[in-house]
Amino acid sequence: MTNRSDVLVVGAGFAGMYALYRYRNQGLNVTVLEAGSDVGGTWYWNRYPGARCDVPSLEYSYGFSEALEQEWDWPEVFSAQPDILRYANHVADRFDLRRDIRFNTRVVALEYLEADNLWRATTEQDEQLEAQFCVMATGCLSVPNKPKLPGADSFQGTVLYTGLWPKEPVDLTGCRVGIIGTGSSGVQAIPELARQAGHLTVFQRTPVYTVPANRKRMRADVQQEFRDNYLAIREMQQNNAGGISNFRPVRSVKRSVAESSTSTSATAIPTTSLPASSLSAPALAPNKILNLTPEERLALVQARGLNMLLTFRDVYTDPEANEAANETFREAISSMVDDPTVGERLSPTTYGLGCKRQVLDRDYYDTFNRDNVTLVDLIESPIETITTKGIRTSATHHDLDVLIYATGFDAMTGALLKANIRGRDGKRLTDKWRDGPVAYLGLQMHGFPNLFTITGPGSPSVLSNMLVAIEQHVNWIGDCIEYLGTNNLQNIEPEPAAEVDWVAHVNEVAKGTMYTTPSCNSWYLGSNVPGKPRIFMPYVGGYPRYRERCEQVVANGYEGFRLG
Ligand code: N01
Repeated sequence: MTNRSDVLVVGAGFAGMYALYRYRNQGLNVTVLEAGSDVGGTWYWNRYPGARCDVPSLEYSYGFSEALEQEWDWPEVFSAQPDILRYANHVADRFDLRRDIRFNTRVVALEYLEADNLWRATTEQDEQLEAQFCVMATGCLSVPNKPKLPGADSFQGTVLYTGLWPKEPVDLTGCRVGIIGTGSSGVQAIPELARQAGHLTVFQRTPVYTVPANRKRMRADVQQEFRDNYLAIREMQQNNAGGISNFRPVRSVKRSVAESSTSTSATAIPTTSLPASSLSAPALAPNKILNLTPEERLALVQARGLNMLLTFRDVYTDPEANEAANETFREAISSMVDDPTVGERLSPTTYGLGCKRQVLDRDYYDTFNRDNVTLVDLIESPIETITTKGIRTSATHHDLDVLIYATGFDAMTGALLKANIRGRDGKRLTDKWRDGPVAYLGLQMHGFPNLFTITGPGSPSVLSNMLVAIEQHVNWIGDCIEYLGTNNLQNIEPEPAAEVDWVAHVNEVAKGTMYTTPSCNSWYLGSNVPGKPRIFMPYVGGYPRYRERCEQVVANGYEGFRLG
């Protein structure tokens, strides 16, 4: 039997949950299909020890409900995964979302039935569901990248992925644990794993630039001040490149100025109570690195922490300044790691700051001073094979009980391509995107009428506060569906020229940034997955510019779209 709704939403993470709430409230019949057994998306799957958000929670939270803003307590400034998942569950309960979500339901195919103007989803259980509109809320980082290493299937110990961490607690006490990968996930997990495991071996291919994360508990007065000012804060988010307000609570600024006036450090600079996240604007930084001597640079960084974004304003715009910052960073690492060889191996040399997303850590470099931690440099001694008992590199065999892959994601396009989507005339999305994603505003693709992507490629998405980007897309799509209904229109899809022009614009604004320097390889470019086209996927032109463009498109009668 086929089930029929007005809107099918695929995914019950933050995007799918808000889509359900929003579309249900505009009178539509909505069904959400979710592969997991509960809500939360990325925060449901990434339960690895140390998982934490790099955007302050008072900003990384829904803005659609004032009551929700006023009632929810965040225990820390940057929340840990369990607290964010608790929030997602609270939202699901509070707005009675679960009754329209089918859990443990993975979509294996999506097909456009042109004669009926319907999308049909087929699930793993071979059930079929249909709707006029289909909204892909499948996330940007939801398909783990599983490297094809020789012998991988032969390992007889426990295999874990940071992006698919089990729900049940994993006891690593006394275990010989190996972890492959030192991106954001690996860097967050490594210090925690080192505390739990008997011995931890870190298999590193590319060293990372990582800066200490904020560890503060949430202060009640700061949270209250946010609550008192949320209306203005949400407005500020709408006008910030990264979708972050950078709101500075008056009470806490007063306190930090008082604290800094008693500081003995010559370079002490007043800090905000909510330090900038990895998405904050470089314009906040007071200094130009090239105006300082190498000694002054290092002293400043050692006093202020490694966050070059907050310390120097020229690092991400001037290649010479960037190299000076990279050098300063390497010197700072060598001063934190006891063994000079390990310090050298941990120091990035093949790419610059700003190429990848800024990584935030807790005790990362210090972890390599522990007796129970070994760093293996895979450039010096590559993996030859996984064996039944561990990993053989060109140098030696490492015996392991547990092998953890922190090897990232098939980002931005992975989940969409995996859904086996076929549009008009049976055209496959995998064929359309063979040379990289082509979409208009990261919202829709020509040939796939009434199919929408939330935070799709070509939108600010991962370069902005995801919650802000999600709400903007969900609202835009909701308004669009309403417009179609009011005007007795049945479908919408982009004109081919509009999506080609938009992709050209996305590439144009990314040109010349640190993200796209030839030495840079990152998941933003797809270059972390063998065979994936090297294309810069998110929109780097800033959230407000993008939002205004979306608004303008609507004001001009859905310019660039074909409405039928
Ligand atoms: O993934 P990554 P991630 N052999 O792709 C290595 C978000 N996030 O999951 O660089 C050996 O960054 C790979 O090495 P290399 C955040 O947006 C946020 O860590 O390709 N190694 C790299 O070291 C982040 O940017 C938070 O040489 C292999 C690592 O695996 C994004 O998710 C926390 C390999 C992958 O790093 C992705 O982060 C966690 C192989 N065959 C994640 N294949 C926060 O909010 C890959 N690697 C803080």
